[in-house]
Amino acid sequence: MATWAIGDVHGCYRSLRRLLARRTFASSDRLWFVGDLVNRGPRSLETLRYVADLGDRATLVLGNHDLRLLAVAAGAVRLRPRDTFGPVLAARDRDQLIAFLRSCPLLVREEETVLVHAGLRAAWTLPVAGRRARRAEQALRDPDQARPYLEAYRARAATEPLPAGIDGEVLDTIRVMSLVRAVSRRGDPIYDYTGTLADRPAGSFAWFDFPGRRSARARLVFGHWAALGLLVRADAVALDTGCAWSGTLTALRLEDRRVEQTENVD
Ligand SMILES: [Mn+2]
Repeated sequence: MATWAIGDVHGCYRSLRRLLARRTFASSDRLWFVGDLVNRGPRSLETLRYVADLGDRATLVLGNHDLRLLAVAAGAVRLRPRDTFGPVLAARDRDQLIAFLRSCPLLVREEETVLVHAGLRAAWTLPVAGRRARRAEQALRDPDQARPYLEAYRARAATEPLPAGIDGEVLDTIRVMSLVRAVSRRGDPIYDYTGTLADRPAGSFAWFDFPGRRSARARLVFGHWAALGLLVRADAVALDTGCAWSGTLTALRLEDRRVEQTENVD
């Protein structure tokens, strides 16, 4: 039994099925999804149903677009024209799919491998990141408790004052784990930066390159940064290869770093 980490699917259901149909994938292999299963691409409903039906075979950490779906489903924010997950909200099994998503973690750790959608603050050791994730997951699992976080967590609101009834540490955990790419000289996320590694603001770092990062001895597996593309290092594995933007969908076998990719066929 092997474990494959799979990059951001973004509703590209046909691409996902085409990738997984390859002979390299055994039916007993575990599938670790880096998050952002939904939105942007055309088949969020099929993708979400498929992964939910995989049961124990699949592990999914929540990405910012999965959180956005939870936020819209909770009535915390409104559906925007660019959101393509409308069919999930209208589906007969909507409640089960939303409950499945709500039950997903923000971070998974197995020995020295960590799965997270975007990244970690440099100051967080693995035990600290794990404790923070568990607290944030608890808040997200309870619909009433989750609502203010789902309203407030958006990247664009990161400089606004903290709304009432919100634990700043939980909000910070949700934001960093689902949104970080570049960080400032001081290590603070620059949430609106979506460009390439080379073009990042002067003096900033990729979160995984911040000097003295305390999780650097582990292998961090993540997605979220399509402009970064595929990156395979001992301490950082980036898997978002922009499937929903006519790029490719990437899977990497954790045991031997074998890479499988497919073109977007959605
Ligand atoms: Mn993302």
